[in-house]
Amino acid sequence: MNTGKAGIALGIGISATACGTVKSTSTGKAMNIPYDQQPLPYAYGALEPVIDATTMEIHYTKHAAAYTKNLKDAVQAEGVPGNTRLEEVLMNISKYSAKMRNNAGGHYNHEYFWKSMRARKEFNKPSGKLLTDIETTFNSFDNFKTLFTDAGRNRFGSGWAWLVVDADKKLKIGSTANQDNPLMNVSELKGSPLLGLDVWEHAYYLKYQNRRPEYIENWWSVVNWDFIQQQYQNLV
Ligand code: MN3
Repeated sequence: MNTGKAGIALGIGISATACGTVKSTSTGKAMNIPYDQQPLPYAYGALEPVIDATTMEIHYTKHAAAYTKNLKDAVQAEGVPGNTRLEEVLMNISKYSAKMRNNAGGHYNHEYFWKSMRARKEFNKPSGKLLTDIETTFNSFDNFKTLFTDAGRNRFGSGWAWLVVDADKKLKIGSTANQDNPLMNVSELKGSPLLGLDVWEHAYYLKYQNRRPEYIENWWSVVNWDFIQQQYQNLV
């Protein structure tokens, strides 16, 4: 359940804005993710051999689908007005239940994750302004990969590694626990998600077992840099 205060604020709708609901600001251009699970943009086996078809199918139809269903239940139970963007829910997540936090994050993170990947490409890297800015910020693309990989392998337990655009439009690397998302007001890492990597065991265990670093190393070849670059243009 929710705290009493948050429940009241939500119940009186418009006043919620007046008493401190965070509206779209620096993170307002974050990708608009619908509440419904969208079709996977490729076949379950499209990312083989990096991510096997069985892992992909279970991940999409079981894990991710459950986050979507539980998010919808929470939205209904906690009276979120129908026109509220998911990003706004995330930015105000401290006003909602743990169920909302876990499932709004879980749904958003996975919907974004599916779009962030495509069939394997050798020598896969971004180009243009994104590449230049990554090189300026992190010294080199290889060093960026090392730092991002470390964020993923050092995340204890379940969570996500992120490249975000922060409020100053700077690129930043970090990680979040569980299904937290950098748009959340409770997140230590804050910014608009640009690249996110699922490092929960369910994302890789069938093929890689305990070898999370190998999963991350192979994952670089399926990053959809065209999609990421498009998001970057929207954010800066
Ligand atoms: Mn997952």
